[in-house]
Amino acid sequence: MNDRRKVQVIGVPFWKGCGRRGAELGPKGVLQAGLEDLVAAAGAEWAGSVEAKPHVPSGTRAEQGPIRHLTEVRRMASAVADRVSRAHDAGCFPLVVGGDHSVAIGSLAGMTRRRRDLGVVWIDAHGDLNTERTTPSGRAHGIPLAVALGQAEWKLSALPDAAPIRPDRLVLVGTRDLDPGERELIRAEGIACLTMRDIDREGIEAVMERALAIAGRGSEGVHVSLDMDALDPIEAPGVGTPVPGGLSYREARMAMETLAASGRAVSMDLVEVNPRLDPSGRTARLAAELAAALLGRRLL
Ligand code: 5AB
Ligand code: MN
Ligand code: MN
Ligand code: MN
Repeated sequence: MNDRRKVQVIGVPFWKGCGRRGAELGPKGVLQAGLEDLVAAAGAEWAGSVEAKPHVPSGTRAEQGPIRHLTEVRRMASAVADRVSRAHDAGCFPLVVGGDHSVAIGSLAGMTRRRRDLGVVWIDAHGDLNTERTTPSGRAHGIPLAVALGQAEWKLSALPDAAPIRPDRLVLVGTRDLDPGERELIRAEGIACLTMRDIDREGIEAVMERALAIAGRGSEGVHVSLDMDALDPIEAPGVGTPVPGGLSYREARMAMETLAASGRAVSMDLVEVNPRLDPSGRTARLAAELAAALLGRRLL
């Protein structure tokens, strides 16, 4: 990971982008599952854990509009972006632990401030490419990539110094649930989409090599966004929007190891863990293991 071996964890206890309480317990769940020890065991240095919380003045009313809680999502994204760019400036690898996937708007804003040509590998059952016009749910966790690409009304460039990500440096992995507007955007922008079907046919290692060739070529490093609903809900049940037919833990682990071996990853999101939906704590544990696998170079 470009020798950024010091890991700065940025916990974002935020659920308002998915509308289902419990996602705000993700950072605590993943830390309690042993993230620090797993990261150390993988051979990376722990630079500490901070929280990014939106500053919402009391009396703020829920606003009207296509995206629910938009004011709070924007404030959260701004706080995350600042934490991420500061961690980057300190020579650290920012590991953003959500919270729902709207936190990635903050990560991408914070990273593109410093690396204009960031590649992005988005590992998710979903496309997260809806706009204010196409969203079927009004939930912000379904729009982060449209915001980052400059395709939504809310643009990443509205955050200070942030730059849009390029569609030819973005790759979706593990996709199996797209809305009509998302399909349209994928087609129009020529976005690479490596679906579960591709993984079934080619195997996860070959698919990850393809993903790296797209996101890594000529880029200033790769941001890895891991939505835990990419995994099969049988193995990772603690997510708000489960979709059957996902990655096995082994495949997800192999994906992380392939990214780690490439040395191209510079930042990561670990999102959508909802400990309330998984009293066993398995999902948080698997999430911690997967983050450590991305950060490490040791295979066993
Ligand atoms: B997640 C849906 N496409 O926009 C929408 O979990 C689901 O961050 C979004 O991938 C799922 O509401 C967002 C139907
Ligand atoms: Mn998802
Ligand atoms: Mn997602
Ligand atoms: Mn979800």
